[in-house]
Amino acid sequence: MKRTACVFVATAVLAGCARAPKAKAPQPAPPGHGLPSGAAALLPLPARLEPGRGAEFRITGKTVLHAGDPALAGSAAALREWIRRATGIAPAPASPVAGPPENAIELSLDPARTALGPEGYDLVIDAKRVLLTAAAPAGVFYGVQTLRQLLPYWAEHEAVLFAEPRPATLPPLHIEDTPRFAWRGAMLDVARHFFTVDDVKRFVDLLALHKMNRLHLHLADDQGWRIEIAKWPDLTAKGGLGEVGGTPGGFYTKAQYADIVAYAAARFVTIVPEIDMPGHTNAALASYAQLNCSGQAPPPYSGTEVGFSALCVDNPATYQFIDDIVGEIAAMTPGPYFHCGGDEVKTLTPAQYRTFIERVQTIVQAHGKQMIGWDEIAGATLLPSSIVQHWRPEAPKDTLARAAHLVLSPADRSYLDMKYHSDIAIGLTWAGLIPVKTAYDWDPGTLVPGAAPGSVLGVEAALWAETLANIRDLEFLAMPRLAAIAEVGWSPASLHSWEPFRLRLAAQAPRWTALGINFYRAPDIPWKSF
Ligand code: NGO
Repeated sequence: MKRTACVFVATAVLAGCARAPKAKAPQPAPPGHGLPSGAAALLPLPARLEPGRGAEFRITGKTVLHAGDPALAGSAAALREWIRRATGIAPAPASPVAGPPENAIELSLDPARTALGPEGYDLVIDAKRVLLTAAAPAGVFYGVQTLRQLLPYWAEHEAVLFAEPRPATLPPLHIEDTPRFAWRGAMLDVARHFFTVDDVKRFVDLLALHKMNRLHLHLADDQGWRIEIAKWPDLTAKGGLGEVGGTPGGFYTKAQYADIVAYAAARFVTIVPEIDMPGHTNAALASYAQLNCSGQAPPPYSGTEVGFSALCVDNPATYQFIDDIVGEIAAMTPGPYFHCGGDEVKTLTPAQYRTFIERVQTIVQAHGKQMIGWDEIAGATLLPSSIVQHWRPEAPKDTLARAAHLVLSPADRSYLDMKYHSDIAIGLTWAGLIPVKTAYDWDPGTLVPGAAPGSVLGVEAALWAETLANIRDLEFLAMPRLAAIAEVGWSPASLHSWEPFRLRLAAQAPRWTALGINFYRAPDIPWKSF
């Protein structure tokens, strides 16, 4: 395939090109969205996109789909299914050929395309073929998500099947896309309210659709312990029973956790398990009296206060407990991270807190994991591999700037549990109201002045569950702001612009509706109807 040197970055022509308008001025944006017709719903916005000249690619009964490498089988199967739902036609697998046949969709790996990195992809659509190439399987997966957003919205709807095949078209274009940040995450608090395995999988699906790649599970807090630990069975037998409001809680068995991990991995999402400590530990303290300095177990807790609980940090047995927990969770988590929490400890001295975090860090490292913790841990002496997750808007920026690695979850931008608007029944307000524009309009590159180049790994949206009763509430607070954070994490800063984003967001409504997502129809977004 001949690659052209002429690349449009969203609406601007960057390099001289036969197709470029005569003047070097930026290309006038097509009405509304700044993307060629047929590509108006791409979200996150690709880094580089050049509209093609020729005819569209037509998916017909003769279209074949060829995945050149067994590692791409999952992406190919998913794409075949979306095409089948979109058109009533399931493209036949093509046998390997020297060059892809015409009327073919070809997915391939080319490790020599190092500029695409581990997650980038190159997608060329013309009248004859669709060529999707990446250096690694994750890139093909993200390219397939882009193709999915180019298909009609009813590709998402399991219930719609056409009696007769209905060909669909894909617009001619060339996309060369790589993410801005390696860490594009979301946190789900399954401790304050428990979410089932199926709920978590549905959340993973939302991440994958938006090219997000980390799911941080907040697995323990004052109100509940949600992961089976063989050596400490009462953590779940007692500590997993309740949740906020006193309703029944729940927990994941090891087999269920493995199921979540595998489901996420198939969608290139890495699970980041969190056991919050030394504070936010009432569920553990209520399960085992020996974890308390007093030797007395407190009652279970179903309120929403924070800061009152802490492990007995001066008791050596506490560290045996932590070693057992970290060891079992590390063994069932293939990803490289263990999140130790570390937030909002109000009952320890600063010295006790620092010593505790440093000991936990050693334990995490001994179990082969990289420690991540909320931004209070930045005050401790951290290993070069440890990651600080910034959340407090008022956290001292000079301390944060010294962190070797940062994940940014500023509560006043990326906390999905804040209300959109004061009239909305669910959500909190302590970090302010977060309408969609506020969640979108910030730059992770400048949030922490003085941060070393490359120290910002990326962004993470946080969905705390004090006010979430079920998956419908979860979806309502997450969407559309999750999509906003996804674009902040993926798309280049130079293309960041609220107005075109707002219109691309509006174009998601039919797809999200077909997916059955209970999204907030923010009044400032001109949501598209069918
Ligand atoms: C804070 C607190 C959580 C709350 C959340 C609610 C952090 C890191 N600790 O964020 O316990 O659930 O706010 O927005």
